[in-house]
Parts: sequence; C-alpha cells; structure tokens
Amino acid sequence: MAKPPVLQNGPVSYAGTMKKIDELFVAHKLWLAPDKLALARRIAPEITCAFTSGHDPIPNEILDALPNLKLVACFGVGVDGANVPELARRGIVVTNTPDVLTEEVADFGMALLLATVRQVVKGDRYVRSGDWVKRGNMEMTWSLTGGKTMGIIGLGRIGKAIAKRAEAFNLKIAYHGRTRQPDVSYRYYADPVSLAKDSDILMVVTPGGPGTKHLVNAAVLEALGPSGIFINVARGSVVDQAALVAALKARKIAAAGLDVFETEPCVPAGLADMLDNVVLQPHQASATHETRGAMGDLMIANVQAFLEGKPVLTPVKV
Ligand code: NAP
Ligand code: 8YV
Repeated sequence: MAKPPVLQNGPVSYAGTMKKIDELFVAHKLWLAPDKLALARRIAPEITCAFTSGHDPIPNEILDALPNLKLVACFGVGVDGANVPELARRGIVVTNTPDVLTEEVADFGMALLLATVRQVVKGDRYVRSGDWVKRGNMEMTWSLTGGKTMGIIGLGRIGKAIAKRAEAFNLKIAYHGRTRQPDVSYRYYADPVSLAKDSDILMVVTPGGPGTKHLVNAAVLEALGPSGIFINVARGSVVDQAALVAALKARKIAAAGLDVFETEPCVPAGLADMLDNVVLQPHQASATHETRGAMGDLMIANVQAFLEGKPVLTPVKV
C-alpha cells in the first residue's frame, strides 16, 4: 500500500520517531524546503494531516496554502506554542500526547527538587574541581525533612503524580488551580500568593500560554520567602524570569530548579551565572528513550486513526 503523504512542520525531538515517520509516511519536511510556500502549494491537494512539535506554530501563510489540512498532531502534551486558537478557527483538529509522559515528568520534577535542595550539581563540581581535597568538606545543604509543604501550581495529571511522589518524602501538599478539585484532599488556595506564603517548596506544572503568563511574579516569590525553593517543569512563560533572577540575587528565595525558560534554548546570564543556588536543565523532563518513543507513537497513532476515518485518540479541547 502506498504511504500516505503528510506535512512535517519541524523536527520532533526524538530520532526514533523521526525514523518511524519516514517509514510510515511520505513526510514533506517543511523546515528543510528552500521555498516553504512553494512546497505547501505543490503538496496542498493531498495534505490532510501535519506533524509538529507543540512549540512550533505552522505559519498562517502555510495554513492558507493548505485548504485540505484537517489535523495537526503535536509531539508533547503542552501545545501553547502550536497556535491552537488559530487552528481551531480554521476547523483543524489538534492532538497532543498526554498521559504517556506523566510519570517521567513527575520523576524529573522530584529529581530537580532533590538536586536543588541537596545541591547535587554543586557537589559534583566540588569533587571534580579538586575543591574537596583543597578545601575539605562542602558546606551544608538545605533539607526536605521536617514536615515541609510543597505547594503545587497546576494539580493536573503531572501535578498529581508529583504530589504522590512528594507524599512518599513526607511532604505536605497544597495546590492552586483555577478551580478547587472536590475529589482532592490537599488544601486548595484560590491564589498563588497565599499558596506560596504557606509553602516551603513551590512546584509549577501548569500549561503555558496567555492564561498562565507570569502567574509566578515578584509578589509570589516574595511570599515564598528566603528559605523557599522554586521548581519549574511547566513553561518558562509561567514565571516572570526577570523577577525570578532578582529574587534569587537578593536572596528573597533560597534556590530554584528550572527545566524551562522564557526564550529556550537561551538562558540569561543572570541565571547561568548563579552556580550556588540554581540548577538548570535543558527542557529534559520527558527526555528518555521510552517516553519520547511513546509520545511519538501516540502522535503517529492520532494521524493513523484520522486517516482510517476513526476518531483521533487524544484531541486537544479548545
Ligand atoms: P493537565 O492535566 O491539563 O494539568 C494542568 C493543570 O494546570 C490543571 O490542574 C489545571 O487546573 C492547571 N491550570 C491550567 N490553567 C491554569 C491557570 N491559568 N492557573 C492555574 N492553574 C491552571 O496537564 P499535564 O498533563 O499535567 O501537563 C501540564 C503541563 O506540564 C503541560 O501543559 C506542559 O506545559 C508541562 N510539561 C512540561 C514538560 C517538560 O518537559 N518540562 C513535559 C510535559 C509537560 P485548573 O483547570 O483547575 O486551573
Ligand atoms: C517535550 C513538553 O519536551 O510535552 C510537553 O509539553 O514540554 C515535553 O514533553 C516537548 O514537547 C518536545 O518537544
């Protein structure tokens, strides 16, 4: 049987998935085309489906050139960068990859928390640099013990999986979201400042986009306080990065662990320079062979279902 044609807007960040796409489809690779619009116009009659990462919007002029496009399948659960409202306005269905990455991202949220609180990266540098020999034992770190509270902003699939892990560390859990969840026993806070005030650790795991832009601002960080630990595995846009740098510099909070940034892959010197109280990661929370492979398989399964006339598996609700 002939392979179905698809548009591939950009590379997805897993080589195994890139290979599978080429095995299963005739994938027209937009980002490699010297004249993208000419490519879109040429393939337009046969293109009903596109693959993209949740971070790269398909430009409007390309959408204009593809009147038969009916489905955009995203690689990732967060689709804040995919211009979903515009796709919905055009009647194009969007799919994402929820659930298959939940446990992996939750593991990483805890790993980042532990690395930040116990200064694991600094300790690694201390050994390799010879400081252990020259200066003796490294200074004490912060601690997760003693009945501390983790405030979670965004108690969804991943937030709940982090909460479950945090309970095993004897942390108390509280949360903020737009709505109180009646089936959840954790304490609810209607605003992030009150949550931060009662939290020792603030863990952010909301979607990105305009609805959460700078939800964590100077006031939230001030409320978290000088012994507060801030962890972000959500999106860089959820935090006012300048306010975060200022709060860390002024020791208004103790430390931060960050997997996501406002302008990835660029990280401001203000953050990169802070070696003692900041742990930085290059958007790695779902980045294992197993999970990236499962995300790719789900993204592909959505397109296959659509092409077979079946309901897509994981549509994004608009
Ligand atoms: P989810 O199940 O939809 O959970 C999202 C949570 O955020 C919900 O509890 C929701 O609660 C809350 N929320 C949404 N808008 C909000 C707002 N304006 N203010 C406060 N809370 C808000 O999604 P998920 O599967 O857990 O994924 C969450 C996010 O994690 C993704 O969208 C993505 O941004 C991020 N993520 C990052 C990585 C990474 O590599 N670092 C990997 C995967 C996911 P309410 O509806 O009650 O507000
Ligand atoms: C991926 C993510 O790193 O699913 C998400 O929302 O942020 C991550 O799992 C990303 O989407 C891959 O490009």
